[in-house]
Amino acid sequence: MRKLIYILGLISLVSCTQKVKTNIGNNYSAISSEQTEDEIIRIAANVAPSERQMHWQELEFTAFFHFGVNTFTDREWGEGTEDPKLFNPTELDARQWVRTCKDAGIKLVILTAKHHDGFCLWPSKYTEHSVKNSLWKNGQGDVVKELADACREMGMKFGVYLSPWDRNSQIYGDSPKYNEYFLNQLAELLTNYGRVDEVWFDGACGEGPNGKRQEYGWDAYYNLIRKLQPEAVIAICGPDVRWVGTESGYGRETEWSIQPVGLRATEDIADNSQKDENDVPDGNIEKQDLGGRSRIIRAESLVWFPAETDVSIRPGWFYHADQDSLVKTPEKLVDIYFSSVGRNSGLLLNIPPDKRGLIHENDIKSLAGMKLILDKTFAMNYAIGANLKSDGKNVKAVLDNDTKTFWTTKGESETGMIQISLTEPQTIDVLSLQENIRISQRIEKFTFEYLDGAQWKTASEGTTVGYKRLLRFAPVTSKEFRLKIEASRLNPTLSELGLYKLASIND
Ligand code: FUL
Repeated sequence: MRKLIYILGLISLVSCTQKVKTNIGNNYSAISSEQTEDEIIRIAANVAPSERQMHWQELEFTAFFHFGVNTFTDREWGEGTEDPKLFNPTELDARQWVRTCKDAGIKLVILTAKHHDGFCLWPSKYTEHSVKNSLWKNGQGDVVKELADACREMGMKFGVYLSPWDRNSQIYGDSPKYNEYFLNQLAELLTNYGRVDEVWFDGACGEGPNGKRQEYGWDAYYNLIRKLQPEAVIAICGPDVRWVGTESGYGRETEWSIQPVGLRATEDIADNSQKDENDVPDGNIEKQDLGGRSRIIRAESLVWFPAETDVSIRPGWFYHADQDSLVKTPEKLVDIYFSSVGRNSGLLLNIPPDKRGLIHENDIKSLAGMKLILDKTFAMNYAIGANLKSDGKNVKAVLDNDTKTFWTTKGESETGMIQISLTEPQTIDVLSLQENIRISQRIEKFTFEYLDGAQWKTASEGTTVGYKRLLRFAPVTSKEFRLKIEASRLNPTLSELGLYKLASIND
Protein backbone atom coordinates (compact mmCIF):
# COMPACT_ATOMS: atom_id res chain seq x y z
CA MET A 1 0.00 0.00 0.00
CA ARG A 2 2.86 2.37 0.82
CA LYS A 3 4.23 1.66 -2.65
CA LEU A 4 0.88 2.67 -4.07
CA ILE A 5 1.04 6.02 -2.28
CA TYR A 6 4.35 6.68 -4.01
CA ILE A 7 3.25 5.50 -7.42
CA LEU A 8 0.24 7.81 -7.20
CA GLY A 9 2.63 10.70 -6.67
CA LEU A 10 4.73 9.94 -9.76
CA ILE A 11 3.07 12.06 -12.36
CA SER A 12 3.20 15.71 -11.25
CA LEU A 13 6.24 17.11 -13.04
CA VAL A 14 6.82 20.77 -12.25
CA SER A 15 8.98 23.07 -14.30
CA CYS A 16 11.26 25.59 -12.60
CA THR A 17 11.88 29.19 -13.54
CA GLN A 18 14.43 28.12 -16.17
CA LYS A 19 11.81 25.93 -17.82
CA VAL A 20 13.96 22.94 -16.92
CA LYS A 21 11.99 19.80 -16.31
CA THR A 22 12.41 18.73 -12.69
CA ASN A 23 11.76 15.33 -11.17
CA ILE A 24 9.52 16.58 -8.36
CA GLY A 25 6.95 13.86 -7.67
CA ASN A 26 9.19 11.09 -9.00
CA ASN A 27 10.02 9.95 -5.48
CA TYR A 28 9.74 6.20 -6.03
CA SER A 29 11.34 4.02 -8.71
CA ALA A 30 11.22 0.26 -9.04
CA ILE A 31 14.29 -1.60 -10.31
CA SER A 32 14.08 -4.79 -12.33
CA SER A 33 16.55 -7.64 -11.95
CA GLU A 34 17.68 -7.18 -15.60
CA GLN A 35 18.88 -3.63 -15.05
CA THR A 36 22.62 -2.97 -15.24
CA GLU A 37 24.53 -0.99 -12.64
CA ASP A 38 24.73 1.99 -14.98
CA GLU A 39 20.99 1.90 -15.52
CA ILE A 40 20.35 1.73 -11.78
CA ILE A 41 22.59 4.74 -11.17
CA ARG A 42 20.65 6.62 -13.86
CA ILE A 43 17.39 5.72 -12.12
CA ALA A 44 18.79 6.83 -8.74
CA ALA A 45 19.96 10.11 -10.27
CA ASN A 46 16.38 10.96 -11.19
CA VAL A 47 14.62 10.21 -7.91
CA ALA A 48 13.51 13.49 -6.30
CA PRO A 49 11.24 14.63 -3.46
CA SER A 50 7.45 14.68 -3.65
CA GLU A 51 5.90 18.15 -3.48
CA ARG A 52 5.21 17.77 0.26
CA GLN A 53 8.73 16.49 0.91
CA MET A 54 10.15 19.46 -1.00
CA HIS A 55 8.29 21.88 1.27
CA TRP A 56 9.55 19.98 4.31
CA GLN A 57 13.16 20.09 3.04
CA GLU A 58 13.02 23.88 2.85
CA LEU A 59 12.08 24.19 6.54
CA GLU A 60 15.55 23.02 7.68
CA PHE A 61 15.03 23.83 11.38
CA THR A 62 11.98 22.60 13.32
CA ALA A 63 11.09 22.12 17.00
CA PHE A 64 9.51 19.55 19.27
CA PHE A 65 7.53 20.36 22.43
CA HIS A 66 7.52 17.39 24.79
CA PHE A 67 4.85 18.34 27.29
CA GLY A 68 2.29 16.33 29.24
CA VAL A 69 1.74 14.48 32.47
CA ASN A 70 5.47 13.58 32.61
CA THR A 71 6.23 17.29 33.02
CA PHE A 72 4.47 17.08 36.39
CA THR A 73 5.70 13.65 37.55
CA ASP A 74 9.34 14.30 36.57
CA ARG A 75 9.34 11.17 34.39
CA GLU A 76 10.41 10.45 30.82
CA TRP A 77 7.98 7.59 30.22
CA GLY A 78 4.72 7.66 32.20
CA GLU A 79 2.98 4.42 33.17
CA GLY A 80 -0.44 5.50 31.93
CA THR A 81 -1.90 5.22 35.44
CA GLU A 82 -1.21 8.84 36.44
CA ASP A 83 -4.08 10.90 37.81
CA PRO A 84 -5.07 13.47 35.12
CA LYS A 85 -5.39 16.00 37.94
CA LEU A 86 -1.59 16.11 38.09
CA PHE A 87 -1.58 18.08 34.84
CA ASN A 88 -1.89 21.68 35.98
CA PRO A 89 0.34 24.29 34.32
CA THR A 90 -0.02 27.61 36.13
CA GLU A 91 0.88 30.06 33.35
CA LEU A 92 0.59 28.13 30.10
CA ASP A 93 1.26 30.46 27.17
CA ALA A 94 1.57 28.74 23.80
CA ARG A 95 2.28 32.08 22.16
CA GLN A 96 5.44 32.32 24.25
CA TRP A 97 6.53 28.90 22.90
CA VAL A 98 5.93 29.94 19.32
CA ARG A 99 7.55 33.35 19.74
CA THR A 100 10.64 31.70 21.23
CA CYS A 101 10.87 29.37 18.25
CA LYS A 102 10.22 32.07 15.70
CA ASP A 103 12.95 34.22 17.21
CA ALA A 104 15.33 31.23 16.93
CA GLY A 105 14.64 30.76 13.19
CA ILE A 106 12.47 27.65 13.63
CA LYS A 107 9.87 27.10 10.89
CA LEU A 108 7.61 24.32 12.25
CA VAL A 109 6.74 23.03 15.73
CA ILE A 110 5.48 19.58 16.73
CA LEU A 111 3.52 18.95 19.95
CA THR A 112 3.40 15.62 21.80
CA ALA A 113 -0.40 15.57 21.68
CA LYS A 114 -0.19 12.10 23.27
CA HIS A 115 2.99 10.47 24.57
CA HIS A 116 3.41 6.80 25.57
CA ASP A 117 1.38 7.31 28.80
CA GLY A 118 -1.74 7.92 26.69
CA PHE A 119 -2.61 11.30 28.29
CA CYS A 120 -4.15 13.55 25.64
CA LEU A 121 -3.40 17.26 25.57
CA TRP A 122 -6.73 17.82 23.82
CA PRO A 123 -10.19 16.83 25.16
CA SER A 124 -10.49 13.65 23.09
CA LYS A 125 -13.99 12.16 22.93
CA TYR A 126 -12.52 8.68 23.02
CA THR A 127 -10.79 8.61 26.43
CA GLU A 128 -11.12 10.02 29.91
CA HIS A 129 -7.33 10.24 30.17
CA SER A 130 -6.97 13.81 29.00
CA VAL A 131 -6.90 17.51 29.85
CA LYS A 132 -10.67 17.41 30.25
CA ASN A 133 -10.21 15.68 33.61
CA SER A 134 -7.35 17.88 34.75
CA LEU A 135 -7.47 20.87 37.07
CA TRP A 136 -6.05 23.11 34.33
CA LYS A 137 -8.75 25.58 33.29
CA ASN A 138 -11.24 23.42 35.22
CA GLY A 139 -11.01 20.78 32.54
CA GLN A 140 -12.04 23.25 29.82
CA GLY A 141 -8.57 23.70 28.31
CA ASP A 142 -7.10 22.36 25.06
CA VAL A 143 -3.31 22.63 24.59
CA VAL A 144 -3.48 21.48 20.95
CA LYS A 145 -5.90 24.29 20.15
CA GLU A 146 -3.89 26.94 21.99
CA LEU A 147 -0.74 25.93 20.13
CA ALA A 148 -2.41 25.56 16.71
CA ASP A 149 -4.01 29.02 17.13
CA ALA A 150 -0.69 30.59 18.20
CA CYS A 151 1.03 29.02 15.17
CA ARG A 152 -1.60 30.33 12.78
CA GLU A 153 -1.42 33.78 14.30
CA MET A 154 2.38 33.94 14.08
CA GLY A 155 2.90 32.20 10.72
CA MET A 156 4.46 29.04 12.14
CA LYS A 157 3.85 25.59 10.67
CA PHE A 158 2.28 23.04 13.01
CA GLY A 159 2.73 19.30 13.49
CA VAL A 160 1.46 16.60 15.84
CA TYR A 161 3.15 13.68 17.59
CA LEU A 162 0.68 10.93 18.44
CA SER A 163 2.35 7.99 20.17
CA PRO A 164 1.21 4.67 18.69
CA TRP A 165 2.29 2.97 21.93
CA ASP A 166 -0.35 3.77 24.59
CA ARG A 167 0.15 2.50 28.14
CA ASN A 168 -3.18 3.82 29.36
CA SER A 169 -5.53 2.32 26.80
CA GLN A 170 -7.23 -0.88 27.98
CA ILE A 171 -7.64 -2.00 24.39
CA TYR A 172 -3.98 -1.61 23.43
CA GLY A 173 -2.96 -5.05 22.13
CA ASP A 174 -6.49 -5.82 20.91
CA SER A 175 -5.27 -4.82 17.47
CA PRO A 176 -8.40 -3.99 15.42
CA LYS A 177 -10.05 -2.20 18.35
CA TYR A 178 -7.02 -0.15 19.24
CA ASN A 179 -6.41 0.73 15.59
CA GLU A 180 -9.94 2.11 15.43
CA TYR A 181 -9.31 4.12 18.61
CA PHE A 182 -6.05 5.44 17.19
CA LEU A 183 -7.70 6.41 13.90
CA ASN A 184 -10.42 8.25 15.82
CA GLN A 185 -7.83 10.22 17.74
CA LEU A 186 -5.91 10.99 14.56
CA ALA A 187 -9.11 12.19 12.92
CA GLU A 188 -9.77 14.54 15.85
CA LEU A 189 -6.31 16.04 15.56
CA LEU A 190 -6.45 16.32 11.79
CA THR A 191 -9.91 17.86 11.50
CA ASN A 192 -10.37 20.19 14.46
CA TYR A 193 -7.23 22.30 14.44
CA GLY A 194 -6.70 23.63 10.92
CA ARG A 195 -3.72 22.79 8.77
CA VAL A 196 -1.23 20.19 9.99
CA ASP A 197 2.15 19.99 8.22
CA GLU A 198 3.81 17.02 9.90
CA VAL A 199 2.56 13.89 11.68
CA TRP A 200 5.26 12.19 13.76
CA PHE A 201 4.94 8.51 14.67
CA ASP A 202 7.40 7.34 17.28
CA GLY A 203 9.03 3.94 16.91
CA ALA A 204 9.45 3.33 20.65
CA CYS A 205 7.49 0.55 22.30
CA GLY A 206 8.69 -0.72 25.63
CA GLU A 207 6.29 -3.64 26.13
CA GLY A 208 8.44 -6.66 26.95
CA PRO A 209 8.01 -10.20 25.62
CA ASN A 210 5.10 -10.78 28.01
CA GLY A 211 3.53 -7.42 27.37
CA LYS A 212 0.73 -6.60 24.99
CA ARG A 213 1.60 -6.78 21.33
CA GLN A 214 -0.23 -4.43 19.04
CA GLU A 215 -0.28 -4.88 15.26
CA TYR A 216 -0.42 -1.29 14.10
CA GLY A 217 -2.60 -0.49 11.08
CA TRP A 218 -0.02 1.73 9.43
CA ASP A 219 -1.61 1.79 5.98
CA ALA A 220 -4.96 2.87 7.41
CA TYR A 221 -3.22 5.60 9.44
CA TYR A 222 -1.38 6.84 6.34
CA ASN A 223 -4.52 6.81 4.20
CA LEU A 224 -6.41 8.86 6.76
CA ILE A 225 -3.62 11.44 6.94
CA ARG A 226 -3.45 11.70 3.15
CA LYS A 227 -7.21 12.20 3.05
CA LEU A 228 -7.50 14.76 5.83
CA GLN A 229 -4.18 16.61 5.52
CA PRO A 230 -2.71 15.88 2.09
CA GLU A 231 0.12 18.39 2.55
CA ALA A 232 1.41 16.84 5.79
CA VAL A 233 4.57 14.73 5.78
CA ILE A 234 4.47 11.53 7.83
CA ALA A 235 7.71 11.13 9.76
CA ILE A 236 9.71 8.29 11.34
CA CYS A 237 7.24 5.36 11.23
CA GLY A 238 5.99 6.78 7.96
CA PRO A 239 6.83 7.12 4.28
CA ASP A 240 8.02 10.73 3.93
CA VAL A 241 10.72 11.57 6.49
CA ARG A 242 13.29 9.16 7.98
CA TRP A 243 14.70 9.07 11.52
CA VAL A 244 18.43 9.69 11.17
CA GLY A 245 19.06 6.88 13.68
CA THR A 246 20.53 8.67 16.70
CA GLU A 247 19.35 11.19 19.29
CA SER A 248 22.80 12.76 19.62
CA GLY A 249 22.15 15.56 17.11
CA TYR A 250 25.05 14.41 14.90
CA GLY A 251 24.01 13.08 11.50
CA ARG A 252 25.97 11.26 8.81
CA GLU A 253 28.76 12.92 6.85
CA THR A 254 27.61 10.91 3.82
CA GLU A 255 23.84 11.31 3.79
CA TRP A 256 21.86 10.15 0.77
CA SER A 257 18.19 11.10 0.59
CA ILE A 258 17.74 8.37 -2.03
CA GLN A 259 17.45 5.07 -0.20
CA PRO A 260 16.66 1.42 -0.86
CA VAL A 261 12.98 0.98 0.00
CA GLY A 262 13.52 -1.60 2.77
CA LEU A 263 14.79 1.15 5.06
CA ARG A 264 11.23 2.30 5.50
CA ALA A 265 10.18 -0.83 7.40
CA THR A 266 8.50 0.27 10.62
CA GLU A 267 9.72 -2.84 12.50
CA ASP A 268 13.35 -1.81 11.93
CA ILE A 269 12.63 1.68 13.16
CA ALA A 270 11.05 0.25 16.31
CA ASP A 271 14.07 -2.03 16.87
CA ASN A 272 16.45 0.91 16.82
CA SER A 273 14.30 3.31 18.86
CA GLN A 274 14.46 3.97 22.59
CA LYS A 275 14.12 0.73 24.59
CA ASP A 276 13.34 2.06 28.05
CA GLU A 277 12.87 5.32 29.86
CA ASN A 278 16.59 5.92 30.40
CA ASP A 279 17.86 4.67 27.06
CA VAL A 280 19.06 7.39 24.68
CA PRO A 281 19.89 6.06 21.19
CA ASP A 282 22.94 8.28 20.83
CA GLY A 283 25.07 5.94 18.75
CA ASN A 284 27.71 7.38 16.47
CA ILE A 285 26.40 7.07 12.94
CA GLU A 286 28.61 9.75 11.41
CA LYS A 287 30.62 7.30 9.31
CA GLN A 288 27.69 5.20 8.03
CA ASP A 289 26.60 5.37 4.39
CA LEU A 290 23.05 4.11 3.76
CA GLY A 291 22.64 5.09 0.14
CA GLY A 292 26.01 4.66 -1.57
CA ARG A 293 26.45 2.81 -4.87
CA SER A 294 27.13 -0.55 -3.24
CA ARG A 295 23.76 -0.37 -1.48
CA ILE A 296 21.58 0.96 -4.25
CA ILE A 297 22.74 -1.46 -6.92
CA ARG A 298 21.32 -4.27 -4.76
CA ALA A 299 18.00 -2.50 -4.15
CA GLU A 300 14.65 -3.60 -5.58
CA SER A 301 13.36 -0.07 -5.55
CA LEU A 302 14.53 3.38 -4.57
CA VAL A 303 12.73 6.12 -2.75
CA TRP A 304 13.33 9.73 -1.73
CA PHE A 305 13.45 9.42 2.07
CA PRO A 306 15.28 12.33 3.70
CA ALA A 307 16.75 12.26 7.20
CA GLU A 308 15.49 14.16 10.23
CA THR A 309 17.79 14.59 13.25
CA ASP A 310 15.91 14.84 16.55
CA VAL A 311 17.71 15.91 19.69
CA SER A 312 16.73 17.64 22.94
CA ILE A 313 18.10 20.97 24.14
CA ARG A 314 18.30 19.28 27.57
CA PRO A 315 19.36 15.74 28.55
CA GLY A 316 15.68 14.64 28.80
CA TRP A 317 12.83 14.99 26.34
CA PHE A 318 10.52 16.28 29.09
CA TYR A 319 11.22 19.18 31.44
CA HIS A 320 13.02 18.36 34.70
CA ALA A 321 13.97 21.22 37.06
CA ASP A 322 17.24 19.51 37.95
CA GLN A 323 18.32 19.86 34.29
CA ASP A 324 18.00 23.66 34.27
CA SER A 325 21.77 23.95 34.45
CA LEU A 326 22.27 21.33 31.72
CA VAL A 327 20.70 23.21 28.82
CA LYS A 328 22.95 22.91 25.76
CA THR A 329 25.09 26.00 25.22
CA PRO A 330 24.73 28.23 22.12
CA GLU A 331 28.04 26.83 20.83
CA LYS A 332 26.85 23.23 21.26
CA LEU A 333 23.60 24.05 19.45
CA VAL A 334 25.57 25.63 16.61
CA ASP A 335 27.73 22.51 16.41
CA ILE A 336 24.55 20.40 16.22
CA TYR A 337 23.14 22.71 13.51
CA PHE A 338 26.25 22.22 11.37
CA SER A 339 26.11 18.47 12.00
CA SER A 340 22.43 18.08 11.09
CA VAL A 341 21.18 20.83 8.75
CA GLY A 342 24.74 20.99 7.43
CA ARG A 343 24.69 17.25 6.68
CA ASN A 344 21.65 17.06 4.47
CA SER A 345 19.14 16.52 7.26
CA GLY A 346 16.36 18.46 8.95
CA LEU A 347 17.02 19.45 12.58
CA LEU A 348 14.17 18.73 15.03
CA LEU A 349 15.22 20.36 18.30
CA ASN A 350 13.18 19.55 21.40
CA ILE A 351 12.44 22.51 23.71
CA PRO A 352 10.27 21.19 26.55
CA PRO A 353 7.88 23.62 28.32
CA ASP A 354 8.16 23.59 32.11
CA LYS A 355 5.57 23.11 34.87
CA ARG A 356 4.40 26.68 34.45
CA GLY A 357 3.65 25.89 30.82
CA LEU A 358 6.43 28.21 29.63
CA ILE A 359 9.76 27.70 27.87
CA HIS A 360 12.36 28.14 30.59
CA GLU A 361 14.57 31.26 30.60
CA ASN A 362 17.77 29.21 30.23
CA ASP A 363 16.51 27.53 27.06
CA ILE A 364 15.48 30.90 25.61
CA LYS A 365 18.95 32.29 26.35
CA SER A 366 20.73 29.40 24.62
CA LEU A 367 18.47 29.60 21.59
CA ALA A 368 19.04 33.35 21.29
CA GLY A 369 22.80 32.79 21.49
CA MET A 370 22.65 30.12 18.81
CA LYS A 371 20.63 32.39 16.53
CA LEU A 372 23.07 35.26 17.03
CA ILE A 373 26.07 33.11 16.05
CA LEU A 374 24.28 31.72 12.98
CA ASP A 375 23.01 35.13 11.87
CA LYS A 376 26.44 36.70 12.18
CA THR A 377 28.12 33.78 10.41
CA PHE A 378 25.76 33.74 7.43
CA ALA A 379 25.31 37.54 7.15
CA MET A 380 28.17 37.83 4.67
CA ASN A 381 28.70 35.46 1.74
CA TYR A 382 32.20 36.40 0.54
CA ALA A 383 31.55 34.81 -2.84
CA ILE A 384 28.99 37.51 -3.72
CA GLY A 385 30.55 39.87 -6.25
CA ALA A 386 33.31 37.38 -7.12
CA ASN A 387 34.29 36.55 -10.66
CA LEU A 388 33.11 32.99 -11.38
CA LYS A 389 34.53 30.67 -14.02
CA SER A 390 33.53 27.12 -14.77
CA ASP A 391 33.80 24.35 -17.31
CA GLY A 392 30.03 23.89 -17.05
CA LYS A 393 26.85 25.89 -17.65
CA ASN A 394 25.06 28.77 -15.93
CA VAL A 395 27.57 29.33 -13.13
CA LYS A 396 26.01 32.64 -12.03
CA ALA A 397 23.06 30.68 -10.67
CA VAL A 398 25.06 29.55 -7.64
CA LEU A 399 25.00 33.08 -6.26
CA ASP A 400 21.46 34.17 -7.11
CA ASN A 401 19.88 33.01 -3.85
CA ASP A 402 17.32 30.98 -5.79
CA THR A 403 17.43 27.23 -5.18
CA LYS A 404 15.50 26.57 -8.40
CA THR A 405 18.24 27.84 -10.72
CA PHE A 406 21.50 25.89 -10.94
CA TRP A 407 24.93 25.28 -12.42
CA THR A 408 25.62 21.96 -14.09
CA THR A 409 28.27 20.33 -16.28
CA LYS A 410 28.12 19.94 -20.05
CA GLY A 411 26.33 16.86 -21.32
CA GLU A 412 26.42 14.18 -18.67
CA SER A 413 29.93 14.89 -17.45
CA GLU A 414 30.22 13.59 -13.90
CA THR A 415 33.04 15.93 -12.93
CA GLY A 416 33.35 19.70 -13.06
CA MET A 417 34.92 22.76 -11.54
CA ILE A 418 33.90 26.23 -10.40
CA GLN A 419 36.59 28.82 -9.75
CA ILE A 420 35.80 31.78 -7.50
CA SER A 421 38.05 34.86 -7.77
CA LEU A 422 37.40 37.44 -5.06
CA THR A 423 38.29 41.11 -5.47
CA GLU A 424 40.29 41.04 -2.22
CA PRO A 425 41.75 38.26 -0.09
CA GLN A 426 39.36 36.98 2.59
CA THR A 427 39.71 34.63 5.52
CA ILE A 428 37.00 31.99 5.48
CA ASP A 429 36.33 28.72 7.30
CA VAL A 430 32.84 27.67 6.17
CA LEU A 431 31.68 26.36 2.79
CA SER A 432 27.96 26.06 2.08
CA LEU A 433 26.67 24.04 -0.89
CA GLN A 434 23.19 23.16 -2.09
CA GLU A 435 22.25 20.76 -4.85
CA ASN A 436 19.14 21.23 -6.92
CA ILE A 437 17.23 18.37 -5.32
CA ARG A 438 14.22 19.11 -7.54
CA ILE A 439 16.27 17.19 -10.09
CA SER A 440 17.81 14.73 -7.62
CA GLN A 441 20.79 14.23 -5.31
CA ARG A 442 23.87 13.31 -7.33
CA ILE A 443 27.21 14.58 -5.97
CA GLU A 444 29.38 11.79 -4.51
CA LYS A 445 32.69 13.51 -3.89
CA PHE A 446 34.04 17.06 -3.94
CA THR A 447 37.13 19.01 -2.91
CA PHE A 448 37.36 22.68 -2.01
CA GLU A 449 40.72 24.33 -2.65
CA TYR A 450 42.39 27.73 -2.17
CA LEU A 451 45.37 29.26 -3.90
CA ASP A 452 48.31 29.69 -1.53
CA GLY A 453 50.98 31.60 -3.44
CA ALA A 454 51.24 29.59 -6.65
CA GLN A 455 49.97 26.37 -5.14
CA TRP A 456 46.45 25.00 -4.87
CA LYS A 457 45.85 23.50 -1.45
CA THR A 458 42.87 21.59 -0.04
CA ALA A 459 40.77 23.52 2.47
CA SER A 460 38.21 20.78 2.85
CA GLU A 461 36.59 17.85 1.10
CA GLY A 462 33.38 15.91 1.33
CA THR A 463 31.14 13.28 -0.17
CA THR A 464 27.41 14.02 -0.43
CA VAL A 465 25.80 17.47 -0.63
CA GLY A 466 22.02 17.06 -1.00
CA TYR A 467 19.66 19.83 0.09
CA LYS A 468 22.41 21.51 2.12
CA ARG A 469 26.00 20.77 3.07
CA LEU A 470 27.97 22.97 5.47
CA LEU A 471 31.65 22.26 5.97
CA ARG A 472 33.81 23.89 8.61
CA PHE A 473 37.59 23.87 8.23
CA ALA A 474 40.72 25.57 9.57
CA PRO A 475 40.62 29.25 8.43
CA VAL A 476 42.30 29.97 5.09
CA THR A 477 43.05 33.38 3.54
CA SER A 478 43.08 33.79 -0.24
CA LYS A 479 41.58 35.58 -3.23
CA GLU A 480 41.24 32.40 -5.29
CA PHE A 481 39.11 29.37 -4.43
CA ARG A 482 37.85 26.45 -6.47
CA LEU A 483 35.31 23.70 -6.02
CA LYS A 484 36.02 20.44 -7.79
CA ILE A 485 33.24 17.92 -8.20
CA GLU A 486 35.14 14.67 -8.50
CA ALA A 487 32.36 12.10 -8.69
CA SER A 488 28.65 12.25 -9.34
CA ARG A 489 25.71 10.15 -10.52
CA LEU A 490 25.25 11.68 -14.00
CA ASN A 491 25.87 15.42 -14.26
CA PRO A 492 26.00 17.17 -10.88
CA THR A 493 23.90 20.25 -10.13
CA LEU A 494 24.61 23.10 -7.73
CA SER A 495 21.98 25.67 -6.77
CA GLU A 496 23.88 27.75 -4.24
CA LEU A 497 27.42 28.22 -3.01
CA GLY A 498 28.56 30.31 -0.04
CA LEU A 499 31.86 31.20 1.63
CA TYR A 500 31.66 32.37 5.23
CA LYS A 501 33.63 33.08 8.38
CA LEU A 502 32.31 31.41 11.51
CA ALA A 503 31.34 34.05 14.12
CA SER A 504 31.48 33.71 17.87
CA ILE A 505 28.91 35.03 20.29
CA ASN A 506 31.20 37.91 21.37
CA ASP A 507 32.31 39.09 17.90
C1 FUL B 1 11.53 8.28 21.64
C2 FUL B 1 10.55 8.34 22.83
O1 FUL B 1 10.57 7.15 23.58
C3 FUL B 1 10.98 9.52 23.66
O2 FUL B 1 10.25 9.64 24.85
C4 FUL B 1 10.83 10.77 22.80
O3 FUL B 1 9.47 10.99 22.53
C5 FUL B 1 11.64 10.62 21.50
C6 FUL B 1 11.44 11.76 20.54
O4 FUL B 1 11.33 9.43 20.85
O5 FUL B 1 11.39 7.15 20.88
